[in-house]
Amino acid sequence: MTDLADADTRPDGEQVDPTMEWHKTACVLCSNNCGVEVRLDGRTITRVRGNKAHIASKGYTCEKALRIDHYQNARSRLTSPMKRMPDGSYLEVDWDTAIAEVSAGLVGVRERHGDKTLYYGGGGQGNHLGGFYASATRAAFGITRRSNALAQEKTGEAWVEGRMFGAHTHGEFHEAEVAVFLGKNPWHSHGFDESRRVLKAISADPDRSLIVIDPRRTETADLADHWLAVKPGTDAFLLAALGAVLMEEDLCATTWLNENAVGPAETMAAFATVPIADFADRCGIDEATIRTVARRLAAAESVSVYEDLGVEMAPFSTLVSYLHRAISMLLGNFGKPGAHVAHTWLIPLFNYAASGRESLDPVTGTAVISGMAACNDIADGILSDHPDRTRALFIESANPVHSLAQSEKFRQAMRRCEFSVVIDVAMTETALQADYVLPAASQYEKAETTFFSFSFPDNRTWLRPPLLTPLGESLPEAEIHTRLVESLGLLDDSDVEPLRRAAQQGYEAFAAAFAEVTAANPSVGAVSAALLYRTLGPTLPAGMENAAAMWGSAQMVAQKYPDQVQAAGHEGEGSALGSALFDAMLRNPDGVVFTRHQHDDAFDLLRTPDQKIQLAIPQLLDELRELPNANQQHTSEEFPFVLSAGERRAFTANDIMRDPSWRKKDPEGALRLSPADAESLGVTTGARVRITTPGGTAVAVAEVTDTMMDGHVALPNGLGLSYSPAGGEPEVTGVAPNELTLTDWCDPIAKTPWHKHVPARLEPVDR
Ligand SMILES: Nc1nc2c(c(=O)[nH]1)N[C@H]1C(S)=C(S)[C@@H](COP(=O)(O)OP(=O)(O)OC[C@H]3O[C@@H](n4cnc5c(=O)[nH]c(N)nc54)[C@H](O)[C@@H]3O)O[C@H]1N2
Ligand SMILES: Nc1nc2c(c(=O)[nH]1)N[C@H]1C(S)=C(S)[C@@H](COP(=O)(O)OP(=O)(O)OC[C@H]3O[C@@H](n4cnc5c(=O)[nH]c(N)nc54)[C@H](O)[C@@H]3O)O[C@H]1N2
Ligand code: SF4
Ligand SMILES: [Mo]
Repeated sequence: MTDLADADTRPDGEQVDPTMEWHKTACVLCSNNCGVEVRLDGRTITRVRGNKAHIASKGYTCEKALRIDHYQNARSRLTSPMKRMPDGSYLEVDWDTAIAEVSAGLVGVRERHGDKTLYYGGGGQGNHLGGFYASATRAAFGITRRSNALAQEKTGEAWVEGRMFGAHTHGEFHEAEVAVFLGKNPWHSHGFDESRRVLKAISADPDRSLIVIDPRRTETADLADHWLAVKPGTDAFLLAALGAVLMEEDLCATTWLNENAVGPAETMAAFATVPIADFADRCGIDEATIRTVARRLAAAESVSVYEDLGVEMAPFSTLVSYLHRAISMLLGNFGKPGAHVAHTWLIPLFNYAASGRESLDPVTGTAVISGMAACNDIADGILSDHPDRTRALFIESANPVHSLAQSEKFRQAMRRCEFSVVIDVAMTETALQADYVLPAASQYEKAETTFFSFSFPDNRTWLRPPLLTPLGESLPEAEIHTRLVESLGLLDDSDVEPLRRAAQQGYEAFAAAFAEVTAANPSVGAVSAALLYRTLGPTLPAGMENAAAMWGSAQMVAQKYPDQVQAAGHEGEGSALGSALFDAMLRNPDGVVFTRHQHDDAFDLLRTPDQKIQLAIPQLLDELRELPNANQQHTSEEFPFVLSAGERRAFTANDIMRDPSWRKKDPEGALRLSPADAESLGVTTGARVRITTPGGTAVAVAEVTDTMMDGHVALPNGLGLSYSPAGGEPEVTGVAPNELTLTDWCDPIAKTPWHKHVPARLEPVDR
């Protein structure tokens, strides 16, 4: 029970036991970042519960939030900067040495080769402030190449959305009459607030429908009104057939389209050529079901579709991203409650400005979508002999050796680089290849937030205060980046001092001084995140210093959407409005609404000519017309199975949780396969199975389940991380999926990997 010897005394004299106090924070294990309250005993998170006052999650959590102490207190935590020695071991160095040598390393590459450093990462599921401060480092060191995990999942989608909307769109699943999950299992992967509550509500409502398109009978499929068990990799045929039924049965929202879209006739003509019966056959869904679903979609007041990895990491990925959007738009599902909408951003995660005019990667010629180099190109580029190849890597809050295709290639690429640095909380597979490893304070040891704010009409954000001080020598990224910027002499006292003094006088004086300094000195303006941290930071409540850059983001939001920020309840004009928004964020760990829109203004957020939906994408309409001749068969006698390499499950959380004991189920991350396949292989649950793909081979433990389609097998994501429970030799638990994948197995436009469709062979392993 509680130890009252630890008791604190409050100003009112009341005795409080600190271990019984609840502290507000958020779960960092998926993009939902559900608000939670935790109890602490020393540095241990002892209890976790949903925060009912939270603006978005309203008390909701899944089973994973209860386990966040395994992230905070993992034995793999880094406590000191480290430098790689020639024999591959790591030597602890002090911060001054680390900053000086990292700075010199980056400058050296720039002097020898020009702008050839690639910045990768910048944030995971719960932390985006690091990437914000990295913008200062990138500007200071002249690093323009960049990428992150979005460029192995969402760039095909971004390519399509940029062309259709000039903006990112999101469905309103809380209100949608019909919700469609396409290669998405929100029961486990979430992706919108209170996912399980919402799924159950739709499922229970006779007037609403849940449509799930997935070869596996997932937990979401179990709740569905219509579960379409599509054959793996054939979603394009299913969607093309659905669109063709809309044409044949004249179900499109023609009047709405003529007013709001460009290119409906061309798009409709392409769908009309689709051979419905043939495509039904190819995707394994009978024609009658396709017609029923098409009619249900057409009859709905509102439809929202969520595509995710099941189609983004499978054949025809970019085409699929287009086809389902075209169908939703043909039925008028934009800008009304329950349908698709564009939204504001605190800081945009995508850049659609160049959409349609993408630059090409200088080494591989791949489109650089949304400013991000394709992940599948990074290692190949570095390992090539192209004179423009990337020579150095700056990696932050990402584990690409483990999370990108073909791990071995990324490992080699890191060793080939002339310089590499990793900022992480843990000694990851990637850190183990880097020249320098810099320890970050954990997401519970600094202020944090994310820019996953996609909601409409109200868009919300929550800035979390830290629970604990940084472990050992670790530092918040804000401090690391600012020191790197300072190492170049870019922020001197003459820039900093006037702003510090102004910050003491309040936001108004600070805003005026900040505008003056950054206008007078553009090179200081370019590193403004670091400048804010050094000047406004010290005036913020203890532990919140690294939230300072959010003042800049609040200013930008207030400048761009003044009416909507005011409508959200923030007062003032100009910079005062931005400061009021920032102050509201600082004071509300339960979250704030930062913009409030009306559905009537939804089209205002489009960045297309005349703010109309660009329905026709000629290149993809060509691909649609060619689909009857396309090959859909990727298995062979040698590799007869389709492996879905990286499924989301109850206890998977990307590479965030290294300690395997956090898993309450599925400890080794089983290979799931159907009863018929298990029988023909002669294996039962618990048996060892060797899985071999064109990329590699591994042994997994089998789980026989009737949720899998024959010929389709699945391995979880986030397994195969090394960890030493007792601090000794590290042990690897489960299969690292990217030991089985290849960088060239990917979408032709976006180069997103086809991890959900890896040809594979299985063999029982005798023990
Ligand atoms: N528990 C947990 N939640 C997470 C994460 C995590 O690691 N663990 N990661 C987060 C991240 S980064 C992301 S991107 C999301 C991803 O979230 P999801 O995309 O929902 O996750 P997956 O399980 O990878 O894939 C979804 C589904 O695709 C199906 N699928 C496989 N092949 C095909 C196909 O050919 N066609 C169709 N239609 N479906 C197919 C699979 O059966 C699976 O059910 O999850 C987020 N949430
Ligand atoms: N085969 C296969 N591969 C996949 C997938 C798949 O389905 N199949 N899914 C892909 C997807 S969708 C994604 S999004 C990627 C995700 O893979 P990554 O982009 O590598 O991201 P995470 O796994 O979230 O790793 C985050 C890293 O951040 C570190 N970290 C945690 N907190 C902090 C912090 O506060 N500061 C810093 N600096 N570091 C911190 C963690 O230790 C971890 O090393 O994986 C991809 N890889
Ligand atoms: S893992 Fe679960 S509790 Fe954590 S943010 Fe995601 S949905 Fe919320
Ligand atoms: Mo992801």
